[in-house]
Amino acid sequence: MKLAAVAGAILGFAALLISTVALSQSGRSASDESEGLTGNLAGQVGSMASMQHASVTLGDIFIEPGTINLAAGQIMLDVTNSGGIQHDLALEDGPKTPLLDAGGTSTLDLGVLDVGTYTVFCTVPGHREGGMEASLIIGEAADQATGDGGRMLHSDEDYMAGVEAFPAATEGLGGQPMEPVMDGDVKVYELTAEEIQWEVSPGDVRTAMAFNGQVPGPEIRVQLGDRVRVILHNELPESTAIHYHGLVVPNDQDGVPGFTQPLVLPGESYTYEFDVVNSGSHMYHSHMNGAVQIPMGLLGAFIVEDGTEEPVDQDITMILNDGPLGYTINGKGFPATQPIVANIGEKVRIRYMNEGLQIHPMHLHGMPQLVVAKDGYELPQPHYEDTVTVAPGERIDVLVDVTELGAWAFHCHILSHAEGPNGMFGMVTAMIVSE
Ligand SMILES: [Cu+2]
Repeated sequence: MKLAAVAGAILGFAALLISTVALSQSGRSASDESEGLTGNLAGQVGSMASMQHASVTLGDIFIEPGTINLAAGQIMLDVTNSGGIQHDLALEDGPKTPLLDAGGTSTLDLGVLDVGTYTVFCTVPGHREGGMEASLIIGEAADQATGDGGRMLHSDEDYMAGVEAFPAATEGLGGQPMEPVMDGDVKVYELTAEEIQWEVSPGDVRTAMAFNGQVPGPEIRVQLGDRVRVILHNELPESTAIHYHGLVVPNDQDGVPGFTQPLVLPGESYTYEFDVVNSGSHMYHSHMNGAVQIPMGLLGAFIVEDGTEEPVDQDITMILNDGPLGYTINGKGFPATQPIVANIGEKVRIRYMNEGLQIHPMHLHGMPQLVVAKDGYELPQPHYEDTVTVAPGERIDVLVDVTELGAWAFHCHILSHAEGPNGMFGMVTAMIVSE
């Protein structure tokens, strides 16, 4: 079902997000920050260039937003390093911030820039090549008559175009169920790691690292007590390895080069084999250059069933990620995310898995989420939440009783992971409920 068919139901959501995000996403004019005498002076000097602010977040290894839009004027970038290592931000052939430690902030004054497109990037060796580059687009000055000064105006047209396109078709689908090849009683999975071009959202094709050409990698689903063999083929230009996150395996199968196994060099293969001794929602992912390889896509769900699961009508894996592919749900950003399409009376299990470097509080409108398991372990006392915060590495299982008709927005509630001046992007999807 196209969301446009139930657009009426989502208009309330749109209005809410517009009003909330406009406050946090915009540039500010000098007059917002100055009062009294200073403000009067600024008003008298009509030709003075207005100050245009934008917030820029540096991470490991990305810059958000990837495109910074500001009106012409004196350009000030409020830079925060949210990553775990040092970064800076420089204008090409221009000034740069000091090297910022984790959590560090700086304001980069770029002076008065003419209308045009510029490039900003991190000067730490290798970081620009790893994706720490963003466009700075300076447009015509905003209409001062609006009283907004230089604030970026939200584009209603772009916003509605995104909503109408949802769910948009893109090349490639991640997390597809993988059937094992049986070798006697052993379930054998072959995973090839390689660089691919991945269409995150319509027309937004980025360099990814993938298992078997998918982001996330194929979904492995086995039964408690199974014996599993995973054969990794490394077709990447760098070494890698696979760690079984949450699974209790013998130490020498844990997938950490130097700790438990040799490096798996480019062109090499490596075989893991173990008995599956604990159930629940788990993951497999790279454990080499992890802050790059996992955000770029070397990950997948590893689900172990034990026969005691609550029966559900739909069992949905929702893998969250952030980094060089942007903010994604199952490897796609809105409007290319997949909606959950359900009927009244159904029970839906959602298995959240966070493979990113940031937390993501996932908010489903309309219906509460019963939190039943954390990291594959059943909670002794399930409880309801409407916003389920999933930290890096965590898996959280929830059950939703589908009781309410309509198109219900479903998004990360760190709103800069979900909406910008050009509408919704990234971690936004919907639960679309019919009779
Ligand atoms: Cu988020």
